Amino acid sequence: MTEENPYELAARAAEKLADLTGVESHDVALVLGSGWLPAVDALGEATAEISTTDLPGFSAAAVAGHSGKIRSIRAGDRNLLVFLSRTHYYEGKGVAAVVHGVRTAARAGCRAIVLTNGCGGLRETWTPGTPVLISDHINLTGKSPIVGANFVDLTDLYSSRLRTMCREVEPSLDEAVYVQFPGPHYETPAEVRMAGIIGGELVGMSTTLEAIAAREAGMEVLGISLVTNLAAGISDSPLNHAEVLEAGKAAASRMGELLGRIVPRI
Ligand code: 8IG
Repeated sequence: MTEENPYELAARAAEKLADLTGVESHDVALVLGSGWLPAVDALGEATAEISTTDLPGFSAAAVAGHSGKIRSIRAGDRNLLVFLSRTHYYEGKGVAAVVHGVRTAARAGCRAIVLTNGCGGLRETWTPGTPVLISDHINLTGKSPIVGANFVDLTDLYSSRLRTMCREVEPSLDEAVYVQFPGPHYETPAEVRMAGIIGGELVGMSTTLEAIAAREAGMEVLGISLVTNLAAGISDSPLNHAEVLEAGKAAASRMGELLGRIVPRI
C-alpha cells in the first residue's frame, strides 16, 4: 500500500474496475475464502474476469487455493462482484490492504457483501464441509481498519435480516460466533478452548476486519463459514491446509447451490 488515503485508493480502484469490466456499477460483492472457490461457477455467467493486480492498491495472492482474480457476474438483474481471493492479516501488508477489496466494492456501488471463509469448528456435529452462518464475531487481531475518531456501531454487524433469509432458504443452517485469530499458525488446543469459553464456535484467520470495513462503508454484511476441519484439540488429528482444500472441493457443489439460492434474495 502507498501513503495514499485508503478511501481515495479504493475510489481509484473502483473506477479502473468499471473501465476494465465494462460494468458501470455493481450491486452485491462476494469474497470467496478457503474451500469456496469451486462454488463460483454456480453463481452465473462471468461478464469479465480481471486480475486484482490490474487495480490500484492490490498485491498478488499469497495462499494456494486463493486465485488473485475478480469476476464480474451477471445474475438475474444483478451485477455481482466476486473476489476469488482475499488479502489476509497474516501477510503483514497492514490492515488497510486487508480491507481494500471491501472498500473498492463499496465504491463500485455494492450495497451488500457476502464474506465467506474456511474455518475450524468447535461443535463436534459439524463434519468437514458444513456451512455455518456467522451471527457475530470476536476480533482477536486487536486491530481496526478504521483510523481516527469514527465510532462505528457494530450491533447487528452480521445482518439478522440476511440470516433469517438464509435460514428460510436452508433451514438446516446453524449460526455461531466467529473468532478471528491473527494466524498464520493454527490455534493451540488451549486457545481453541479459550475461544469456546468466550463464546466462539468458529475459529479462523479472516473476515472480521472486512466486516468492520463493510459496516463503516454502510454495506449490509452476510458471513458464511465453511467448517473444513474440527478446531485443534477438538479432534485428535493434526490440521493441514491440503485437507482444508479437499474438504472445500468435496463441499463445492453444495456451497455453489447454496450461494446460488441465497444471492438472488439479498
Ligand atoms: I480452513 O482451524 C481453516 N482456517 N485459525 N483455525 C484457524 N483458521 C483456520 C482453521 C482453523 N481452519
